Amino acid sequence: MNEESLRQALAHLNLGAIRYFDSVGSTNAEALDWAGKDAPHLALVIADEQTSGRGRLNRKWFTPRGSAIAASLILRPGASLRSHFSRLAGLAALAIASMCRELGAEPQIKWPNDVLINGKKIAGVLIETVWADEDVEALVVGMGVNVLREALPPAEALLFPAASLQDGLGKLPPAREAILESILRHFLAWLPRLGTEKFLQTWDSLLAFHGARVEIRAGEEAAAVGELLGLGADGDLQLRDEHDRIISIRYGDVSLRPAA
Ligand code: BT5
Repeated sequence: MNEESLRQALAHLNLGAIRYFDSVGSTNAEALDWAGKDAPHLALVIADEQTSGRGRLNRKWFTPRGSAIAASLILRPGASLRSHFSRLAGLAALAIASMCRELGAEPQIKWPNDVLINGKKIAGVLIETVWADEDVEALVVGMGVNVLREALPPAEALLFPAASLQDGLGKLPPAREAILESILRHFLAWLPRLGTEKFLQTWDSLLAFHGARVEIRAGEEAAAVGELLGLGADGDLQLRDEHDRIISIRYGDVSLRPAA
């Protein structure tokens, strides 16, 4: 991947602008900074390597050179997006999952923000916000995808089993430019349909652990345990607890795992 080939592959998508780095701390940090200045809607920051890539809750995200996608898309939300902020991580996960399907894999989405193939995490999403007083000025949609095996962090750095697209496909994936093009194409196709029932249904149909007993954690704390029923009206996750009560988990810094 280099800047020229990337620009060529993405040219037809009409993004707002593109900033490419061979190496950067975090594409989300760059994008937040740019979004606080003059970045247009659909501006993209992308890097071959991140030296301090981040996950949620100050966790680290590993992006070694030459093996992964680290990209951050800046959105300047209009009225329709404003009513559906809580669906945005789902949109990014769905776009990544759609790319995987296009390549012949069978991805699942581990609510709220991970993409799995064969039960292992191949991608994560981090949404961050630029505030102007109490108003959302811009959103940064950060997406990290493990393309080749070399992208994987050491097992001891993992909270959940990880894999790469190469593992999931059982062969070398296409060039990263083509993979990113596919993700962004799906993202942009769904973006105007974020408020539709069809979007929720498609996202729901890809959810991992449907019908299984799962545990929701907020940080280190177990927040809820129950059978995973699916998505609620605004992308919240619905569980049925042991007393047959429906629990609704709102999108946020929570994580999900199969319950013992
Ligand atoms: C995420 O956080 O999954 C969000 C990851 C978002 C990364 C993108 S890359 C472009 C943009 N720029 C950034 O700086 N970030 C975004 P979370 O659910 O908190 O998961 C973080 C956990 O995943 C870590 O604590 C590790 O256990 C694990 N992890 C780290 N690197 C990984 C990798 N490459 N593949 C799979 N798991 C990883």
